Amino acid sequence: MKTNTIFLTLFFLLVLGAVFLTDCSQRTTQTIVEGDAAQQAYVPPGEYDEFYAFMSGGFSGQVTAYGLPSGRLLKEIPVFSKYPENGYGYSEETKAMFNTSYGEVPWDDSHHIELSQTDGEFDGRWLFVNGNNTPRIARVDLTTFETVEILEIPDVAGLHCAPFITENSEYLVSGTRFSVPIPQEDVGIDTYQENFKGLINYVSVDPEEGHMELAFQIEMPGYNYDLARNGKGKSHGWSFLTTYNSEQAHTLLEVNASQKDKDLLAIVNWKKAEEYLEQGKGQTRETSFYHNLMDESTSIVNSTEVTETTILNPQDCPGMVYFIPVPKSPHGCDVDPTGEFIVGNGKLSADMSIYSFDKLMAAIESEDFAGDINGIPIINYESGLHGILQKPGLGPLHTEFDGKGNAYTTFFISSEVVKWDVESLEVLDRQSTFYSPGHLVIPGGETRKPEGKYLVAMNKITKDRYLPTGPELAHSAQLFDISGEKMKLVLDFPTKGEPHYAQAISAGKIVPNVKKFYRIEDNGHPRAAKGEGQARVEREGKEVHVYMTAIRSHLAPDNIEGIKMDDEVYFHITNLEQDWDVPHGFAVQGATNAELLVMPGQTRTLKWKPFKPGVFAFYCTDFCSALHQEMSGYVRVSPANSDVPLKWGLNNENTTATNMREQAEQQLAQRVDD
Ligand SMILES: [Cu+2]
Repeated sequence: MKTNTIFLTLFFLLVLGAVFLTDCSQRTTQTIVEGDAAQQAYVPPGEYDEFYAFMSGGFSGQVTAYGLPSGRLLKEIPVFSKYPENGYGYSEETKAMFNTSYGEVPWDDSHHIELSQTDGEFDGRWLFVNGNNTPRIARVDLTTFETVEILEIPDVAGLHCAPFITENSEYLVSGTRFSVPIPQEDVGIDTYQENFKGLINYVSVDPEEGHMELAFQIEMPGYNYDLARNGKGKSHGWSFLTTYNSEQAHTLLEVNASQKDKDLLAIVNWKKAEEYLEQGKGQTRETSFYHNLMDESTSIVNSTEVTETTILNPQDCPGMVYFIPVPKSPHGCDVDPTGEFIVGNGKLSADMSIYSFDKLMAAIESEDFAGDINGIPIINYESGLHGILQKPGLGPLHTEFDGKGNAYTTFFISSEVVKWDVESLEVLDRQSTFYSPGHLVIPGGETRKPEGKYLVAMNKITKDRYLPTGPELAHSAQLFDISGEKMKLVLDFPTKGEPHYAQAISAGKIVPNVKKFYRIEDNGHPRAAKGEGQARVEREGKEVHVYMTAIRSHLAPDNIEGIKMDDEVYFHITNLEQDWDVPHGFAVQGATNAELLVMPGQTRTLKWKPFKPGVFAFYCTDFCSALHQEMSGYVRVSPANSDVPLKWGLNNENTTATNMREQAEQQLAQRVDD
């Protein structure tokens, strides 16, 4: 109880310190922003931004794309949450993206963005992001900005520590935030120490297609695995993961997991793990998890259940995993561009420990160990240390690098970003943030080639930055110019959800590869209508399939009769446009799922259940042309026992034939003449 009181007092003092710093130093925008700041963030109308910043949405489950330095919101990319704006997760093609071993999970908490890398640099091909609550990793294709794959990670809880990428995108590394019984079983929570275990997971990425696969998992002591980074350059082949709760507490963690002065940094030699796998040291365990992958030719998501995983145990695999002490309750763990320095931050420590890869290797070589935990050697703390950054601020969280030998760390409690020299461990500059920053991002800041021009702090608390919007305020990102010796605040902009982490990349690495439309001849969707001549309605028992086309400014067919109560109607809409930025929408009265947004050349399907006899309207929801309002039609629903025949048409021609395209062309020609 006495220790508890001491720790609660410590927390109180830390919070008091934060309040003191915030209130008494009278930091305002006026005192910080200099005269030409606005110009630096200004991107004139019609001009492009220099960088894309991809921000995770935290509890929104999504990813947003922003332009830097303007802070313009470019697109919300739906990933782990269904999105009625474009039918993601509602259309028949994309529903399977939400399959998990827990059933359909239409929401998640997305945390860390990782862009694919080649030779330690962003290559602009894919974006990976984790789902925290239902452990999953998603892949977004950066030619289309669409989520094309989601892989579940089995037997872990709270996949916060994910999906950290290696320098040639060989693996996405993750760790369980919460240890749990493996396999799951009904045991007392107070048996934590004997029954709960951790897992570190390696997901391989296919170098051509980007497809993910769970390669292996490493069984670890039951701690909380929080964040990770992989080595680069000379430390390529190694992963570094912070762990907290080495006390193995299971209740009131804020006190009970803050007992020890130091926790542990896990250090994994994954090349060694590969060798052990080849030697057959992996054990197969039965499990269940889902792999959902969009087929590029059909644009349909296929979902597969995987029932096996391979586990490596450090006891059977000497030299694969090590620990080294890390300051109290660590959060961030970051590797500098050279691969030599590893920053381990203890969020409850006044100092930061910087490790040297060379010294870690020397300590391993000479077995300079202070004992072991479950057969995992603990490297002597001093032996692996490059040095200690003394009292840089309160509550150090995350560090990024500018490629010029400088590191930038966010301090949650003292609300600031601190710039320091990685080699000499000297504090060079500090700037206030508004307020309580979590992650920060520098374009390429975790790669071998950072572009140290801007830094964005992602703040957890917004307070008085924007016009009030009721009890909830938009979260805040703050852009600093870091091209000079001193950091300079140049812009505030609101963000969506909780902008948990972001990565930023030169626009030039993405723009040339952006897809403008899907080629209609490549559309392999089995229900596509690749021209109006193929538009038709077919009955398959109780299912009615409408093969509908959309082109400015009509849907074909636009009159459908012969649908009966008890039928299930599938509207398969193919957008015939072959032009950039001409999606068509589709909504039908009484639809209880969502509308569709169909990209040029793509096919998307809306399932519709007739709800009463009558005539109901459908229309295009995306303002596509001057005659967009006219882009509509009717579907007639008759009683289940009626004998109204199935028929469909366009321009008052009831059709079962192929003259629709002709009619449409005549119509169009007439319009042009008028
Ligand atoms: Cu339209």
